[in-house]
Amino acid sequence: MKMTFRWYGDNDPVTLLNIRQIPGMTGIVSAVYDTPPGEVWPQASIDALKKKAEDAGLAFEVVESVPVHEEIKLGGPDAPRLIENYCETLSRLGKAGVKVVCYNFMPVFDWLRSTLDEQHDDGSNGLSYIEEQVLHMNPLDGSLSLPGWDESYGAGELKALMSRWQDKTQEDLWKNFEAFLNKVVPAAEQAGIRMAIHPDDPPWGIFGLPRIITGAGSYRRMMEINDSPANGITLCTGSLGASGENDVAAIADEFAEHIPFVHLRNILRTGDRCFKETAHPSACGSLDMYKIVKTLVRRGFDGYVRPDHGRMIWGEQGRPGYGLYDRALGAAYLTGLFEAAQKEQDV
Ligand code: DNO
Repeated sequence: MKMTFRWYGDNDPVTLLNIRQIPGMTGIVSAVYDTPPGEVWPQASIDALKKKAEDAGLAFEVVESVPVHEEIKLGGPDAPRLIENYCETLSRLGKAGVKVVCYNFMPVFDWLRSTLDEQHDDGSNGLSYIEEQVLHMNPLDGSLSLPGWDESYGAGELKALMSRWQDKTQEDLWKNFEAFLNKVVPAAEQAGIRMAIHPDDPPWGIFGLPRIITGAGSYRRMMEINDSPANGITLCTGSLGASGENDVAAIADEFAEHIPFVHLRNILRTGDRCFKETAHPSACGSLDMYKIVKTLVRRGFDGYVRPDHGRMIWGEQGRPGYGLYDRALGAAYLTGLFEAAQKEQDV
């Protein structure tokens, strides 16, 4: 297992030195943020990012994310050209030594929460999701803001985009996903990269948009399209675990050969389609983190792991979900779980 930490670049209040000082940390997970989705990432930007990480004593082997342009998800006329661009970016990342590329195939929006700073009894705050509140949210009124998103749209742009999705079904999205995988998986193989799709977060439809990467059934279908190890998944425990229907340890077991990257975080399910993000330890939420880690270790997992969203603690201000302190505590806890699971197995 290689422990990593997400870093949002020079504008991130968390510095590379902060990351380096977390025990057990080996690398960053990052991206080129100043190239618009759909365009090929300049080799110079990729190389500069790698150099910055390495100068700080950290590896740069995981990209999160190379965003998939909406035209690709919509299967629009420009999709083939944009997929070619995507493949070219993969080839350049491969040249720079990147091993894993995380991406998602969620229409229009990335992850969604109803509250970014729900107050907890202990004075910390964190992200939460209440379906009832989401049903009353209007994605077009400009109030949606999720600072972890890699891209955002202007109000007019968003309205036009949403209307193009109106008649699209899950099957349409699968068809376009298949066309994407057919080109991208061979390109990734050539570049020495394993693709790792992030599950839809939350793993159910929002705002009437189709969502297809929601659990074991989605992964089975995806592997039927192409079962190359380069066609992989990001096992995001918090996203999958938001639905009580997903047994995350069982998913880790079934798809072990297709898991190059894991986001390990806990959530507390507070009702049907309602959850709050908690500290990482099992005792704090609904997920048995040790069981998940033990399953990964038993299946010989040697990929990349990162702590995921943390709460805001100790008065920290920053990008919701992506502060330093709680994620660092999470990393230390997870490193301990892996050590225990590995030693238990070696006995
Ligand atoms: C949220 C993240 C996601 C993830 C993308 C991958 O905090 O896990 O935004 O990076 O869905 O493309």
